[in-house]
Amino acid sequence: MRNWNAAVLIVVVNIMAIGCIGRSGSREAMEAGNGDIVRQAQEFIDAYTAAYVPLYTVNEKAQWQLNTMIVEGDTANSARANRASEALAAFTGSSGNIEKARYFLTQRDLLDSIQVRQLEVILYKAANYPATVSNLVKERIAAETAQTDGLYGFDFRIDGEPVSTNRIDEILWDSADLDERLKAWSASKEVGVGLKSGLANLAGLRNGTVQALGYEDYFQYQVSDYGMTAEEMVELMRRFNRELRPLFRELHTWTRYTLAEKYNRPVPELIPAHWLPNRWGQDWGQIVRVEGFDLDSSLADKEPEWLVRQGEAFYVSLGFPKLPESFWQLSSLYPLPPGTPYKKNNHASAWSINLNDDVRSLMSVVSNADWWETIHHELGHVYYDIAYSNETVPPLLRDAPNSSIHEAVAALLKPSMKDLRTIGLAPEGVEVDIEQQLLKEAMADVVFIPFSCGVMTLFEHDLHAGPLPIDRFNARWWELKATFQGIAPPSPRGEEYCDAASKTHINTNAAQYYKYAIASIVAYQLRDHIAGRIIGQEPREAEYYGNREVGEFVWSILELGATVDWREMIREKTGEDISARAMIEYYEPLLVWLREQNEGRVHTLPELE
Ligand code: X8Z
Ligand code: ZN
Repeated sequence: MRNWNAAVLIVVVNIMAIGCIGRSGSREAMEAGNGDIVRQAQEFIDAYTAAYVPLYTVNEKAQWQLNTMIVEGDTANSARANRASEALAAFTGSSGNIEKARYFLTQRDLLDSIQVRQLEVILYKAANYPATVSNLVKERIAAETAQTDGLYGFDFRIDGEPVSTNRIDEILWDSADLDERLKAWSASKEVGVGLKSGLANLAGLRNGTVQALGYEDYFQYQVSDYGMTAEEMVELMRRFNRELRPLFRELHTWTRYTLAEKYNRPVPELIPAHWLPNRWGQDWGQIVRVEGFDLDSSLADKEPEWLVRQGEAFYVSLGFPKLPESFWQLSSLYPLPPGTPYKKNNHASAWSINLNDDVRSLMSVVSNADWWETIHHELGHVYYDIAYSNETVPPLLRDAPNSSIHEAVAALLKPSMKDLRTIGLAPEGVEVDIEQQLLKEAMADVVFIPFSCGVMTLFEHDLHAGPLPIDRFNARWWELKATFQGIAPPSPRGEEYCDAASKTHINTNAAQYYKYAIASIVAYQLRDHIAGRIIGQEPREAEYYGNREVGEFVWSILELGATVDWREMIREKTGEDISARAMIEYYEPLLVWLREQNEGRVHTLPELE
């Protein structure tokens, strides 16, 4: 309440917010004779915004510090992050804000849609950390900070020697020695052991805080941002899994036989996790080497900064602006030099620090194809942040319509095979085997579906909406891995482990991994539209580099921020509802090829109910 009153004073000088009062939507509502309620709602929104933006910014800066400088034994960063989160939560979750947002939403028919959206955002944020359960909120914030510290401060070791996650990944991509692979994979899972009890505690706290405002559990709370029930989301994920299962089955079979030959072992029914080139088996792309083209070796002699600059150049070639100088100064883009007395978060992310011009990325770029992909992903997020930070989008709507659309934009564009020739990263005149190229792409994107739609979504569903007892965490994780991905642990993994907790998102981005599945599906729809309707090429052979029309189309999505409904936006921009059609069609030639390759082989991927 105190915060809200203070905010009313600040609003008078808040130019950004005043700019929003004059929106045509509000004018329409005023002209329709709804002047008083429209004005009052706007005053509340402006006051809220004026208080919210600085609190949000202080918290982002504290979280940035927490994630980029993890000093063993130091509590100052954690304490600062906790204080900032508590201050933000005390404001967003305050009863005054909840009551007012609820009150104005009872009058929603009299307000304009931009006001309604902002009020919904206010109420949604309130439910995450409601002040009515302030002790629970405080406990949850401390537990979240501790989990971040535990995850990113962890000392990964192989044979007792410290090892970076970049190095673990390299072993899993390249090594043909199963003992070495097993050591690397096992090392990557050790982090889960110490995170297990914190994760169980956090799931309870997350549920407790959102239950205070009437949500059943944290999973339902997260899904509600999509205008869906938890059951509808689980059903959507089941549908995507079912639709892509025939293709994934062929990929699974092809992989079992190919890896068995590579490692000179009998063909397994389920693929041992340490055989795969990814810590979670979510991306198998590195198994496929495309003859005549190897992006890893084209990038190997470049400086990491060259890769990031080239990422920027790709987006600039589409007509996007250059990244602000502050991006280069304030981001944390590369691994810490050896001997640095602190650690940093090793998972890539993009940050909108002040909902305006302070945009940053946290990465640990080394010169390889995996980071090349991630750079384009993170810069997609960063450009989204830049595009919606314009005067027609009020600060509370400077976001995507929901998190899956942010991820869809991040996943949308990177230089295609033809573009790589244009920028000199693929040799001119060498014919690349299109089947191999398609196979490599499917091993990343199609293989990702059972992981995201199945394993991650259902584990997080059970963890929050379960109940999933702590002594079943690992058993459930591996049940899901077997059923959906057809993967088995190298040897039985007891409940002393918590392999799910080795995945960043389960700890720090909880109960929303389905966003990546939806993002991937939507990205195929958008690329299908771009290829067919804008550049007039086959989606599999599209050239994006330098195409301003493509840039304009994408920017027209980005600049809207969260002022639109996500489903309507997809329909309007692609001409169809959310659908796996484009992804399935893209891989049709590959399915034919795989069926030929797999003739006479036994399929062992479990059936889905
Ligand atoms: O976490 C990420 C991005 C940041 S939003 C690097 N991704 C998911 C993951 O790594 O599990 C991108 C695709 C899936
Ligand atoms: Zn992302």
